[in-house]
This record gives sequence, C-alpha cells and structure tokens, in this order.
Amino acid sequence: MPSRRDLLLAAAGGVLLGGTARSVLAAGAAPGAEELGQLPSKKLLIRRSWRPPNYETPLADLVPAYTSNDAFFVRYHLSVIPEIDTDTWRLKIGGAGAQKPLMLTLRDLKHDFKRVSLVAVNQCSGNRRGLFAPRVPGVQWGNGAMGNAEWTGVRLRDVLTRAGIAGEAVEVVFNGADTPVLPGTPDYLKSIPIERALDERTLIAFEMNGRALPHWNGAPARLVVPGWTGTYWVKHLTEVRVETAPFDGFWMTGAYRVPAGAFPGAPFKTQETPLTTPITEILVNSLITSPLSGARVKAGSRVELAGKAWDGGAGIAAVEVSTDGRQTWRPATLGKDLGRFAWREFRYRIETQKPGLLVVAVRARSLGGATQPDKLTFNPAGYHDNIVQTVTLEVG
Ligand SMILES: Nc1nc2c(c(=O)[nH]1)N[C@H]1C(S)=C(S)[C@@H](COP(=O)(O)O)O[C@H]1N2
Ligand SMILES: [Mo]
Repeated sequence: MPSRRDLLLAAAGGVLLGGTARSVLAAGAAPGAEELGQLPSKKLLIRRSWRPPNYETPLADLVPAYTSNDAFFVRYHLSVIPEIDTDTWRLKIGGAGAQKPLMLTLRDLKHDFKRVSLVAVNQCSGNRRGLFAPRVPGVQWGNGAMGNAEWTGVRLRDVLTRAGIAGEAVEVVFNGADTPVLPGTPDYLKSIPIERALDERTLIAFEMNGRALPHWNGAPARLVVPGWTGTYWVKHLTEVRVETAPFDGFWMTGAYRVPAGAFPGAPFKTQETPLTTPITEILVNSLITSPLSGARVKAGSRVELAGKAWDGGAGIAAVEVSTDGRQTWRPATLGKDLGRFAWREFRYRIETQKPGLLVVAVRARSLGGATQPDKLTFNPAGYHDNIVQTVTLEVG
C-alpha cells in the first residue's frame, strides 16, 4: 500500500513539494469523527479525501472576517496537480469567438491591465452535502467547503477585450493545469455565459488576502466569479476560450446541475435542458460559529451567538434569531459590510431562562428579499443546503 506521503506526492503530480504530510485524529475524537490532515503550506484541515485532495476548513477558522490563506478549503476533481513555475507560465486567450488570440505572461497580466480587488465568498456547490438525509454520493462536506477572502487581479473583460470578442460569442471556457490520472477521466473545464464573463466583477485573480494565491487555491492565477458557486472559479488557469457554441464538456453537461425550476438563481440559458440547468448563484445562507451545538450554559445567563450570513451578491438585509421554536424572530446585529459578495458577521445576545434544551434558530434575508427555507429541497447532487440554521444548548 502506498504511504500517505506517496499519495500526497502523487496528488501533487510527482513534484516534490517540501513540508510534511501528516494526519491526526482530532483530540478525543470519537470513532467516525472528522480526520484532520495537512497539505504543504496549509494548516491542519478536515480531510475529506486524499486523492484528489479535498480539505475542509474547520469551524474555528471560519470565525475571522477573512478566511486565512493557510486555512482556506481545497477542492479538486483531478489528482495530477502540477506546481507551476510563474516564469514560464502562459495564459492562452483564444477560441472561435476571439478575433485576436493572444498569450500572456504573469507579468503581462499584472502590468498591462487595471488591478481590481473585491471581497467574495468562495463556496463549493456541495458545501454541507454530508448533512443531507438521505445521504447523496460525493465528497461528504460539512460546513467548511467555503471561505471569505479579498481577491485581487484583473477584469476578465479587459483581457477578453484585448483578444477581440466576436458578436456571436455565447460562452467563455476555462481550463486549468491539473489533469486526470486516467485518460478516461474528463479534464476539468468550465464555461460561463458571455454576459457573466463581461461582468466587471469577474476577475482573473492572482492574489488572495494580499498575498500570492496559495498553490492549492489556484496559483498563479484563477477565475473569480463573485456570487456564483466555486465550481466556476477555475484554478491554475492555462487557457481561456471565447466560444460561439455552448461548451459540451462533462463538467458542464454531466455535473454541477440542478433540477430545472427547483432553485432560484441566475439563468444559464445556453446550458439548459428541459430537465436540468447548471447551478449558478449562491443562495442566501448563514452559519452559526458560536456557541457550538451541545454547549452547556447556565439558566438566567447571557450567551453570545455569532456567525456569518451571505448570498449570491444582493447583500444581506437582516439576520433573525428565534429562541421559541421559530414563532417569533428578532434581529441580530450585523457587522461591517465588506461588500455585497462577502459574508456579513452577525451577533445576538441570548438570555437563557429555564433549564432544559434550548433550540436557537437563525435565518438570513437578502436585500433581494430571499430568505432561508425551513426544509431542504432534495436534489441528487446534494447542492444548495441553505435551510434555517440551529444550535441546541443545554441550559442547566
Ligand atoms: N483547476 C481546477 N479548478 C477548480 C477545481 C478543480 O478541480 N480544478 N474545482 C472547482 C471547485 S468545484 C471549487 S468548489 C473551487 C474550490 O476552490 P478552492 O480549492 O480554492 O477552495 O475550485 C474550483 N476550481
Ligand atoms: Mo465545488
């Protein structure tokens, strides 16, 4: 059997990455509990799979306003992930809808276009899939396949404009440097509608929280599609293609789709079928970061509830808390507005009364009027779990 380190190196495309791979069980972990693991230059994260590397951010690391680069979740579909030499890296811009195909170095990208920064949540479509009942296949993510960061780069629009966009362009396709181990596995390519590609907030980013992108989060440059789920945020970009026909790659037609009409969100017209449509925007959602469910608190005491709320870019209007079985709701205090694609911190002071179990429910509302549902809309891929969040306290 290969050792874990061998697997890690294989996952890194055979490139020696330095640093050690280690894995430990969380202290006092019960059988079946979350296993922690470490990728080079990352801190201990919750390991969901080794190969490809899928690592989730622990709840404690989702407390700060910005998720730190070394704690940010890592999601890959393919296991050959080369470490890219920034000096020889090239980004190719072409496709049937590009009139003047071009090739950019990292230097060109950084110096020839206007630099832009924005704060946005990167959330995997399958975040919380592991909480689905009945269980659905796929990486069994808990709450941490997401994070909030400041992304810095250039507008995709500016780069495409230089390549000359044909009037017939319908989609833009992105490829990254990672490849499958077996030739039968489809390479990871994604497309977005031309309108989304030309949106001024769609970026080719080379920095995260003011530092160069970490290897595992897409160095040297990745796509950032604020408000859309992480699947479109292609890492280790190598090629951008302006296309005049809908892209029919597996990761568009065979994955990351939801039943037609089941969820709100921006349409993706050129990829719709009568039965399914690509997942697009992040739905309004919240996460309670403290207290933890099961916490023991004294009757007649005060407990600070805290967490984050976010959506696909309308922005957060309110977060409401119920301590009486969802009959009455009171507003939480919102923290600093970091931008409409960022998450928003919230706080609420709970006054505990009689001993017993106290269920605290939290729901966010967006400026677009959307709110979190009580019940999960089941879908076979386990996406869009944005139901009302709860913690249960033991008041004694
Ligand atoms: N090249 C490449 N880019 C990719 C992926 C991938 O497998 N390969 N996965 C996507 C998915 S599904 C998600 S959720 C995000 C996760 O971003 P992160 O790993 O930086 O957290 O990357 C996206 N970009
Ligand atoms: Mo994802």
